[in-house]
Amino acid sequence: MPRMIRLAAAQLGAIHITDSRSHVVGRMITLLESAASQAVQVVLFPELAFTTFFPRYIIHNEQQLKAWYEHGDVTINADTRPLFDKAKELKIDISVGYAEATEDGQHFNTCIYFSGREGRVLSKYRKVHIPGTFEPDDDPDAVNHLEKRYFKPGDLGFQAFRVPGLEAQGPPVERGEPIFGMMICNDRRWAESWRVLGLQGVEIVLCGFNTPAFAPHTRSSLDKDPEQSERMALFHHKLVMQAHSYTNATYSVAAARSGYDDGKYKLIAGSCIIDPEGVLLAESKTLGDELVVADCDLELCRQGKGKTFAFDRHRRTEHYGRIVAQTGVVEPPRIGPSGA
Ligand code: CDV
Repeated sequence: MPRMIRLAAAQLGAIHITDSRSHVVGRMITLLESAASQAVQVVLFPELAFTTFFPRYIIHNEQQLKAWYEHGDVTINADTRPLFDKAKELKIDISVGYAEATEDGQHFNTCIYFSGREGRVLSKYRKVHIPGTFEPDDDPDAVNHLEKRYFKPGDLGFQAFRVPGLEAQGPPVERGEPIFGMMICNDRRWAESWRVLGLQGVEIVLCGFNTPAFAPHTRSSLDKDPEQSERMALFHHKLVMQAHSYTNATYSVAAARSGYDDGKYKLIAGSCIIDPEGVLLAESKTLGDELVVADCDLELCRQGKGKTFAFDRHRRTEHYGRIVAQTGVVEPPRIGPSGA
């Protein structure tokens, strides 16, 4: 019996340093309205969706830095509230990323799942794998990625959660409500993020991202040519989304911030929806604002979860100790000469 759900990735094109939150929220509402007109049930917006990707800048002034974060409840703040009000009006669920400043002064790269049908946040996730550096590169021409300066590693873990009500638009669900999980950008490159969600039976992974098209100082000094660098960035993005969807038998949705931020810093597009066999169902065609939609039958997750990746039958945890015992590499000793 199919369990159908219509999902969308809402890609957001360039956002400039001078663009107000209200302006960006207006663009997000346009995408949300388009999603509602296509009967989409859940829309994923990107990582740090409300502003330009500010961690590329070194910001010393405390007041200026403070202005990049959302303080208090993002669903009711004056600038961002219209997005959540629109989701409620349209009865559509959204997941959106933002820079969170907590009451006690901590900073996280966060996303929430907001149910428009219920008018409340069902789950919050704080990015665990924080890439980049704390200090800017010595090279004055480097494109910096200073997330380690501006965000602490998330403290909420990878918590899967059920979303009530979504099955209402399909036939009765034998196994219950869909199981979602969230991760943010760099998390998608780590098998551990996916497996922790996979071990909770996740059926839909949501992942907003900001991936520079050309960042030889942060990502790979192999790619000196901007076009080759962008090709490889897209290749690696799809490689990890497809491979980890397959090995955890889950759908996944990835939503990009893309285009030339601030007129010059190119971010890749590649917003996409992948099925549990690792097949790319739909992907963005532009660098701008764009909705990527796919109908997903959650029953398809059963194939992998029950056979090749039936974790309870095939995993051998007695051999996985290093994964949690160690962060860096410990190489094996050299084998001495034979006969020694
Ligand atoms: N926002 C990110 O987490 N970006 C990283 C870059 C720095 C490699 C990514 O994994 O796409």
